[in-house]
Amino acid sequence: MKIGIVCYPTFGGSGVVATELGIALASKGHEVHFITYSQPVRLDGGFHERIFYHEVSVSDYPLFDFQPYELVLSSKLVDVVKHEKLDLLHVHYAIPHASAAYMAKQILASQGIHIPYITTLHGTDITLVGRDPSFEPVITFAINQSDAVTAVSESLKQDTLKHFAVNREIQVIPNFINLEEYKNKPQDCTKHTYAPLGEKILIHVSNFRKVKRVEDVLRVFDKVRKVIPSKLILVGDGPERNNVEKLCRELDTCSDIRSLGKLTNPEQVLAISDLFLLTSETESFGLAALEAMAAGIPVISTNKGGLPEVNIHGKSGYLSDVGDVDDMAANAIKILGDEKVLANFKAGAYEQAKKFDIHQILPMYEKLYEGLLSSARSKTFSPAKTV
Ligand code: GMT
Repeated sequence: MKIGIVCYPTFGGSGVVATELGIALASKGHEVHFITYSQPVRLDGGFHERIFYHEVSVSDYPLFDFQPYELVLSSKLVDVVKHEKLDLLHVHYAIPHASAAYMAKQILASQGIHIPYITTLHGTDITLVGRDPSFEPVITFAINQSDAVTAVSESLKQDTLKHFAVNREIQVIPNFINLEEYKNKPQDCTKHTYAPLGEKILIHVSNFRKVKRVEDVLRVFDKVRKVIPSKLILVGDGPERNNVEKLCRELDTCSDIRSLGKLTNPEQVLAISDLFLLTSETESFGLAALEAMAAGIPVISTNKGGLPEVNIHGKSGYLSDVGDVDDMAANAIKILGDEKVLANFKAGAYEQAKKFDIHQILPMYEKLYEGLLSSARSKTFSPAKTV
């Protein structure tokens, strides 16, 4: 199949999932075309057979205070579908990708080219941004017009049905990880760099947006380190970074915290960590938690959105109410305070991650694509047309 993938090229989970999906599809023999405004970070600039990248360049004409990205993307989709002879488009994150795909589909149809598009809902496109009245009518329309819609968790599916007048089926296809990528453990000396006295290493990975409540990560860590010698590694960057730095000074924890910024391969640092903290207001899925579990790291998280579908309370980690930093710290201490308990949770986290291995999930997408293409073919060759 020739598949066009539209996504955000940044460090957000939707871009990561879209990129990993494209890489996996290409390695199974499909031809994959990424269409976005810069090279997806997880493509890592390397050479991948059967992967193509088409840059959407936005003009900076001085009349525009706001550049019309959606229009430029639609035009690019028309161009790529036509010239690369794509079979289907798969757009990740509804805003503005689903409506751009709809527009491209209509333009192509007017030229006799019929292409289905699949919209994968990821989270904030539904739970935060998409629900806003300034987006809602367009998002509802573009979801309903999609040839197939998927959501990354049951919770996100239910949120979509609750907040949007969706009149079509939504299939849940959970996010995934490639367990193979987590097999190469780094040397012990790497751990020693961050925890020279054998301290436990807690880690948080996110885009430092408000929804992540990164300040709660610091508050939990502050309570844990008073009981168990430990260090905190922060991976990622974003708008809340300054507030986090301010709080670490207030709590006087900065000397025990290392901020590593944005990393394209978090597996290396996850492999030397003992516990992952995810204190979000909500997560439709929590891909960062799954990546930690794939590295055999238990997760202390909140219990909102799709997190209970990923992190199993008492097995791969613990779940707490949003903002309950005392409970999160108590759970962290329970896990870290006893080597046997820690080993059980590490094994439990890895076992749970196996359920989301790419080899389990990729066939679901392939089946969906094949179904759409065969129904498109049967329409083209319908008996009415052949008479
Ligand atoms: O966390 C974000 O706001 C980024 C967003 C994205 O752009 O990818 O993440 C959402 O999609 C991820 C991939 O499906 C999920 O793992 C995250 O849970 C989801 N974020 C939220 O729901 C807050």
